[in-house]
Amino acid sequence: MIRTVATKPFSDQKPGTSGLRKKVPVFEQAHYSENFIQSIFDALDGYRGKTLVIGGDGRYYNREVIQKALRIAAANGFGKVMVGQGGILSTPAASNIIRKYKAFGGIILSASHNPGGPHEDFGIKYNAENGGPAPEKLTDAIFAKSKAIKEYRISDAGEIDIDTLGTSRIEDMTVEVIDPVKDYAELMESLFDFEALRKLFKSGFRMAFDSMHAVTGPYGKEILENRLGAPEGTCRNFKPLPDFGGHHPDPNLVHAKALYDDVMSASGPDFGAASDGDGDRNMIVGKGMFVTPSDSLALLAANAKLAPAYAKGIAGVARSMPTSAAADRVAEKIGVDCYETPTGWKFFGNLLDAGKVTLCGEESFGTGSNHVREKDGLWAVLFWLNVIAARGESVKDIVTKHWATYGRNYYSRHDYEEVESEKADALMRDLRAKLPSLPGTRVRGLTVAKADDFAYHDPVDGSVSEHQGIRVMFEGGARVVFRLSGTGTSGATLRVYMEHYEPDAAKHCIDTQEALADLIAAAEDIAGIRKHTGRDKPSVIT
Ligand code: VG1
Ligand code: CO
Repeated sequence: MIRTVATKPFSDQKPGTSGLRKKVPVFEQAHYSENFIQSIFDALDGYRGKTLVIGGDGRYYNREVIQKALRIAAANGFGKVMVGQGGILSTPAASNIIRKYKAFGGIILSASHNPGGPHEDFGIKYNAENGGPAPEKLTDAIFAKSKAIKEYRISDAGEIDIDTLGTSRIEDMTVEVIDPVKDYAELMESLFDFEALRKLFKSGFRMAFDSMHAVTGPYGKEILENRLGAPEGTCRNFKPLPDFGGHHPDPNLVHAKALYDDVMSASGPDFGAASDGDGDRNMIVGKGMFVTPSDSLALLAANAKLAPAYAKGIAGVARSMPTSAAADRVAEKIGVDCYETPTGWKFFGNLLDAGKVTLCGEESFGTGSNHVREKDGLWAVLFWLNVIAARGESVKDIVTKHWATYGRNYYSRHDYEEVESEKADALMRDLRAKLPSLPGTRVRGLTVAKADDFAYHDPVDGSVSEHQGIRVMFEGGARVVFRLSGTGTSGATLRVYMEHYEPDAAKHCIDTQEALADLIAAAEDIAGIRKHTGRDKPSVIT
């Protein structure tokens, strides 16, 4: 039976960079999750009888919210829900299912790289029929509905079995439990040269793939070990756990340090890769060479033709504004357009749908292409393997040669986490007020050429997104970017991004933090980070 439940709005259901993310106890409040899911449906039109995809990264509270979402979807008139077995779907796999089966949209449950557990993070995100995160217009509409909601509709059906493949019913809606891995593995097989990858592993090439006890475990096992013949043991931490083993499922030099150290050791594997909570991020490490995500995008663009899916060339490249301009140089050389978008994958959707770009990337360990409408961790790893197999060279050689051809964009991000919100807001406010007076001033031997608050004009639908980060550009091409994170769940996180271009190959072996020392000091001088936040160093450096 369908019940209509009276409820009151919560004022804090504004989706951030990637959906609504809060601590688990916030989602556990009576009606909280139900309100948000009903608000999503209230902001949509024309879904009656259509298909919805539901899946998540397996974190704590995933199963509970899936049960609620199924019952609310049935009560709102969806014809069918496709749900990943055990409630599991990686973010890129969910995007693929939406596209492949022409679903109306999907609900992805994840807080990505944030920790999981009873007192950690949870998240709910809506993806549209193109398989991509809801654009700002839709997230604004969802937020507006959440502030006015008076009731939600829910079926009183009992617990639904989401662990057995096959179909069942709730009210008039079909529930189909699907294999979360199969369609995704087939998609990867259609993009890359699996035969060459099998040969690579057969030849003794050693790799470690760290799933960080998050969602890519089963995907990595099936693709790398079962289909590509990589030896057992290639996949590490492959069992998804609701609390990710107590760690941050964030593939970077801080949280995936053990993998990094292993690849760098003499007896360690030739190649290392890791993915995040929901499987859309990737970290790439070769022996003696960590590949920054910004460089990775540029390198994949430069080598795209080596992968069967991109053999005819790419239409264009897009990167988020804080991502380094390494990809811009490749785009220029191969004669394709390069777009600069605000942070967050939702801004790439229009460019991909319009066929303006093929590859996209963010400095935050995110890379993807037009094969889905999300960034895709394992896809990036397979792309790298394809490039390595085709070139027959090590990661280190491939990267060094790339820098010699295009120059090197030294790049780093400094995060100041859990700063008091008022303090972080004051820092940004002061910085904004200072913008007009910055050009022409000298800081640490650098002259400010331009300073602005980044606004994006979407070339496809004409929409404008303002206040997407403060950019300070120096003469000679170096820059510093300041913005506040839109994915955190406690206090504010200040992100400071530094970039400096070095064309001279003789200067490419300098340590990154050393190469950026003047810019790091300039960022402090300009923004007064210490004075505002009371912090004398960042909490995470990537
Ligand atoms: C961060 C990253 C951004 C990424 C977003 C979602 O956002 O900087 O590049 O798209 O996380 O990634 P923010 O607003 O905290 O800087 V994920 O893997 O959480 O879906
Ligand atoms: Co993620």
